[in-house]
Amino acid sequence: MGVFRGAPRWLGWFREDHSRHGDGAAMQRRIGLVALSVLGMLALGAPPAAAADDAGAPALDITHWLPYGGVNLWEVPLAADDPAFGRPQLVTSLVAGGWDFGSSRTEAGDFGDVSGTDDGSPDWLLPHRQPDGGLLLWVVGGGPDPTPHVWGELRTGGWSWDASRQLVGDVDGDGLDDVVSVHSNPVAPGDVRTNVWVHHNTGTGFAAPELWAQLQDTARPWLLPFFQVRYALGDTDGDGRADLVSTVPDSTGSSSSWDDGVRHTIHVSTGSAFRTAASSTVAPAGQRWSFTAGRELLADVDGDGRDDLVSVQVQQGGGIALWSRASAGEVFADQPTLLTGLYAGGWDFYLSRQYAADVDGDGRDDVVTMHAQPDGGSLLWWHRTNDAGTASEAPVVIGTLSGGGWSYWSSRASVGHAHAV
Ligand SMILES: [Ca+2]
Ligand SMILES: [Ca+2]
Ligand SMILES: [Ca+2]
Ligand SMILES: [Ca+2]
Repeated sequence: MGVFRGAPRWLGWFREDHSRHGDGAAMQRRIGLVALSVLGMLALGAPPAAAADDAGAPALDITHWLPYGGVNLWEVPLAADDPAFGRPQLVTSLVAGGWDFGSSRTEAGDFGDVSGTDDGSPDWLLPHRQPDGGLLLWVVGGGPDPTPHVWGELRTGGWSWDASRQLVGDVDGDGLDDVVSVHSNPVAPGDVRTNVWVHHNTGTGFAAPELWAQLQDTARPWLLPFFQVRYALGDTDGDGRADLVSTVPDSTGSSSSWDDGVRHTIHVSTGSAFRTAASSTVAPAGQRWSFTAGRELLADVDGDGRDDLVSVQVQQGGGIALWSRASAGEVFADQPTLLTGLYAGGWDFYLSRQYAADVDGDGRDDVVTMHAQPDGGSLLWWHRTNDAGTASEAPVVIGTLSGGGWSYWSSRASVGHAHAV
């Protein structure tokens, strides 16, 4: 089965779609579904041991560039039992006031009752560059009122849009997602330090940032955050607090001085700091692991409540492979498990993005791929994790984002989760 399939048939950025927020019946249905989904999780008896912030019905939150300025926010329900499963719903258009695709980033999250009319659907964090080089943290609540609110002002005190990235997760375990800012701090040529700040969610905004970690690779202090170090948040030890995972190139076992293997390190949330774990996980270059020709996401593939490491790996003969390394709490397993090899049919690392979502609600995270199509749009593919939590089943198409202005290259996405309210 190939990734390129089907004629363009989907709605685009210019369509006014009121099926989600302008229609009372639709809203009712939506709320009912959230409750049903929660019941379904309980009935299956597979909720994680601790309250993980990625429980609930998943949705792919897409930010799409608008040709005349601004962005559209779309939500694609990823819960298989949702009647709108795989079909994009327009949440809001952000046009007036200087919204700009290239000057903003997007993460989905659960920030609480942002608007006062929260229906439990996922919220949005939109860090946006300011003319002075700083940034604002905008939040858009789920539900009928998508008015953006400023929850954090990072315009003074050395904050830089270019030198920082924002991640979303519940790092203090209070049930509300917080924001983590990773900030690059080059103090001298070859001496790049990284400050990790937490913006606690108070329920009505983000508190003044707290410094939770100062990170630097002692052997290679020149490594540049974001370009030579990747960061992700996930609950690797299952205590309900999101942990930070950093990934760097690593030359262990390589004959080349220019390393391109991979090393993953967990920085465990203590509730007030990120503590770097004693050992890391090395994926050796000699076994064809590559920092540049690979990427990773955190997903609880085996359903034990601890987020595992899923790696997407370029295949030399074409295609991609998905691998999993089970989390042992503060370190990932050295030995990876091959989830699936997608060697034929046009699968391409550079034309795709992968997301973690428990599509069927069985307690084991699945992988969803957004894959570019020749028409510029994309298909959404579901790689279901099997019942043993050891492999991905053959991928199936669950959504089509083509025609009508949809562009793979002018969009970005993040997975959020509905919560009962
Ligand atoms: Ca929190
Ligand atoms: Ca944790
Ligand atoms: Ca796990
Ligand atoms: Ca699943």
